[in-house]
Amino acid sequence: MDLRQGIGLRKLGMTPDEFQQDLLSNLYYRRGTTVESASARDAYETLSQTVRDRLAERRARTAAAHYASNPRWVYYLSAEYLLGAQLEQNLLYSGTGELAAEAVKALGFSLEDVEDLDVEPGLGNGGLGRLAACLVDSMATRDIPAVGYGIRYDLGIFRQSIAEDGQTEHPDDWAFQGNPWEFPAPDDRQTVGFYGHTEPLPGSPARKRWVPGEIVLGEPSHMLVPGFGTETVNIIRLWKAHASEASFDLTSFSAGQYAEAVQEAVRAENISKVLYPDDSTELGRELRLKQQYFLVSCSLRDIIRRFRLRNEGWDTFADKTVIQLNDTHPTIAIPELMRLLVDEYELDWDAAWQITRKTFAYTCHTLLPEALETWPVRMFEKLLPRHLEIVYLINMLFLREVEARFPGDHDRLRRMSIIQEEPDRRVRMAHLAVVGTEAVNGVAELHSKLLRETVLDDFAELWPAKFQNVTNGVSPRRFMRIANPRLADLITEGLGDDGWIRDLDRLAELEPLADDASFLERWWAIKRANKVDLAAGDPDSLTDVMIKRFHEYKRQQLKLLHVITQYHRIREDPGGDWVPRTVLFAGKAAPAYHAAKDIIHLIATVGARIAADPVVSPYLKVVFPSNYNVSLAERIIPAADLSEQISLAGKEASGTGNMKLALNGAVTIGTLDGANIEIRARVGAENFFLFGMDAYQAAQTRLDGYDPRRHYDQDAELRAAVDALTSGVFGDVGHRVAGSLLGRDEYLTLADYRSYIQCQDDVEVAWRDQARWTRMSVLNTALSGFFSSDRTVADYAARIWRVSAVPVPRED
Ligand code: 26W
Repeated sequence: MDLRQGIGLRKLGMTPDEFQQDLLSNLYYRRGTTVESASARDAYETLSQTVRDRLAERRARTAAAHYASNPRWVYYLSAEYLLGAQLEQNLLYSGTGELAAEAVKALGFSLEDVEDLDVEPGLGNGGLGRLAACLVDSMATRDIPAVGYGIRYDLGIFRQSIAEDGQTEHPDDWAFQGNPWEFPAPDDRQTVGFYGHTEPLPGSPARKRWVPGEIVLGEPSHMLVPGFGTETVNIIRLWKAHASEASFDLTSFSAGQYAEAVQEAVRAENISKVLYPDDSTELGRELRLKQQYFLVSCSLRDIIRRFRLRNEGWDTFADKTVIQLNDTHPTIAIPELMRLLVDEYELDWDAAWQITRKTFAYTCHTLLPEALETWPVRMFEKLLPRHLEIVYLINMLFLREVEARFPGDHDRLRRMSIIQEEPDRRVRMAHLAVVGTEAVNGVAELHSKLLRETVLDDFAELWPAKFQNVTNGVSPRRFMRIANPRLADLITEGLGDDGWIRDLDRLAELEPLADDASFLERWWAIKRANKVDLAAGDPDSLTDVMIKRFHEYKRQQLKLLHVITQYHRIREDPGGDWVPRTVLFAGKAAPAYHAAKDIIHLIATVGARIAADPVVSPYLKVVFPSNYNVSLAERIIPAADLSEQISLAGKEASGTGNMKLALNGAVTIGTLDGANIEIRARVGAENFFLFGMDAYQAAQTRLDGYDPRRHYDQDAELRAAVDALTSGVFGDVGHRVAGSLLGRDEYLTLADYRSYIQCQDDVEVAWRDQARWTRMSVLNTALSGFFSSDRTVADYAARIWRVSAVPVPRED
């Protein structure tokens, strides 16, 4: 058999018999157990293997098609991936859902029992990591040859428990019982250096030899990323740190010093031990920098290895390769590629720089100054001495370019330099990322505009064409079809087929149905059934959800002030005609972010107080399910009536939960921030509850010398809400939160309070008219098709990556 002629594989059977046969053979031969003694875990492992094999067969055909066409590849470099649970997705994408249900039934289990054992790999913090997962899904769905690179953290984002005293963190040993979805690939391991010194090399003065002081191995494993409704199966490749043999100290061991013997090995393996749980705050820890370089070094060598399978020399490298940097976390890839090309492959500097600049593109995900990464020069130099030299050289040549354009403008040079001098010397990763890439994009229209006008204004002036926008999107598979099967079925019925799952603009065809009374009835009934399933509160109440990381800029505290205001109103008029509401918060706070943890604590305390109040509790309930993650989001989103997107305008880069909620028929109450603006433009102003200042008004308010006390003094209801916090019933935490609101109120919460409360009153008016509300809900779904990550990926492919699809032939 000539394997090069095809993949030489028999296509795995898709009849119930064949599927069951394969499941049994996996049970016997791979799991080593029997039908009689099979546990739920045996069923889970065996089913996962059987499903995985079907995708692996498609993977083999994908690899063959990619190899044959030698295409331009997209490499997505991301320190985080929040993939969500794998089994249900893989059942859907391999078309084996029904076969699986039958087969596990024969073993005595239900598919739900088995799915409960599927653990989600929480290899990310929030929006940035989940976006990476949606984009790789859509790249496969669009048949784009792509590999996602990341780190296989042993411990993912902490598990959160919530009690009346707030959040407690627990380690997330997600792969404790194994992970059936990954393929270890030890043959592709890489060697990564750290520390040490550099030595001059004869020949070109640009070249140096780096002699590292520590060597760590990177071992890859990959997970399959199938496309939906297509044959393509791409991969993400995750690196795990492994100590080299030499780091085990046999001499110490022989002397009985066991801890010392493994000390160096433990240090090496710590690199991929734990995900940093910080979202939007920079922590200048050396281990984090080590993680970043570890990811970059392993991935670049793997990319070059793959390039060389089909290509020679370097002339075509940048034509065959585009590397997308997911925020600045992997930006050391720029000096690392320079180092490989100049020091190891002996290209001259200018040729190497041309290749490097053409290869990379950078996506920025924030505007918060504290989230813009910088590294102390001293730490950078100690860990990566050669890379610092290269960064200096890049910077020198770059500043020469700036000087040529703006002669004598020293202030501009100081502002744009990759090296910050005052108050201390630091490497500015965002500047390095802009200088070393061909394209820079923000993640929503407003965000991209503010990047050009504020943080990166000097760069946008120098290179206007480099700056683009690519508005984020979300996977309609995971967040509609899988999360909300009832709604998906109704949509499929309404549209006549399920093609919308790959072509989300087709949701617009639902628009006429927004005036069809019987369709509206069914839509409402589905929302209600989803609320019953979620079991968070009365399914007939307005389910008001705020689900996202806890951060002061996102303003969960504003939502809390609304809850307290509502509490006061009900207390004052217990017989009033109140709209019953269930307010659902979910989300994690960074463990060291005390102000955010205080807000969680306070929400839990206020919630308990309301629950204990017989007058108010029939109308108002606060729930805080713990451990918000992708799986929990999939349960909450389909049940949401109202989507809270209330960040201070100009702070939320995009948001993606806002899109998931709108697509599931939640109506948004929000500010003109991030992608909210684009959601409102599409679903229509009359189907969106807008309040608050816009980004320019917010900036102006700050410039004018913002005084939160003024709002407190002038607004009796606001005063009552803040005073409740300091009344004593909420303890120290109430005082701290009130103190922060009346002190600096960094995110202008009090300035937007009245507008928010009025807007919530409008929400209630709309809610009382069930037909009107349901119509708004349908139109939110119908008009949000733009927010599919398939569209996002098409945008990247056309305007940034300039790649085309490589279809994988079907096996018949
Ligand atoms: C250095 C510490 C650090 C860690 C994470 C800094 C910055 C980050 C991320 C950029 C934070 C993040 O997840 N940003 C979110 O990215 C989403 C996807 O683009 C956007 O939808 C969110 O608005 C943005 O907050």
